[in-house]
Amino acid sequence: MSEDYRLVVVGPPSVGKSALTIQLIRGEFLTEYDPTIEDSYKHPCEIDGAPVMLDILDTAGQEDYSSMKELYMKTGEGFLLVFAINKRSSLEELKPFYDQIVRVKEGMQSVPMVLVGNKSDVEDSKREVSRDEGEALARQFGCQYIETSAKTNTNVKEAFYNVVRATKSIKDTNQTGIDTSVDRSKNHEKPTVRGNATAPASSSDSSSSGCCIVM
Ligand SMILES: Nc1nc2c(ncn2[C@@H]2O[C@H](COP(=O)(O)OP(=O)(O)OP(=O)(O)O)[C@@H](O)[C@H]2O)c(=O)[nH]1
Ligand SMILES: [Mg+2]
Repeated sequence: MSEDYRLVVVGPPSVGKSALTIQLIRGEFLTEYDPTIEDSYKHPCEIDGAPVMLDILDTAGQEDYSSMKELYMKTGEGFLLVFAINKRSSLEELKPFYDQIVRVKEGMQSVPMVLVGNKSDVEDSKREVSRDEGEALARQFGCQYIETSAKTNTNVKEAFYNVVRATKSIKDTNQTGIDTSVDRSKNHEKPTVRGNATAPASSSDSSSSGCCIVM
């Protein structure tokens, strides 16, 4: 029997949340921009040899729909926090999403998440956020950083699968009571625990595991 994971894709408008989701599910690139209200998808797949069912919620970046945020943050198990590497403001706009997830999940032991820098296909001259800056923010968040392109299908699976790995790692820890973390960062106000370190990484993936914050 497959295990279910409720993943939520969050971030500012137009960073590629829907394009990443559709690329994972249908293997197609969405060229048109059609702002999302909220879409959910079921995606059966196999991760590290185990059958899993991904229940993916593609959320609205537009502020008009921000009232839905609280609910999906409560029900979500793992989060992809997406910005676009060619738009610096999207990195700034992502921080309130992180803050709200932490607030909503207060009292829960851990929240698996991955920071995703999308649109990595854009030419270097158009890049506004360096990989180092992405990694620095991920350290602040206590999670993994991964650069993706929904256009060229680079690291798309890895981004989703690493959130699942992080979620699984936390579930296993909660069940066994054994903390399987491989790293505790000194850079965070809150202790952090990283997810399953056995996750395979693609060539441009700077880290091999998802991770989460522990509160
Ligand atoms: N070059 C490039 N363009 C992308 C990529 N991902 C998405 N886009 C384009 O960026 C635009 C916005 O993509 P969406 O996936 O609709 O953005 P979104 O984050 O879902 O936006 P909201 O639903 O409003 O929150 C579209 O025109 C996409 O074709 C990518 O990896 N590379
Ligand atoms: Mg969308």
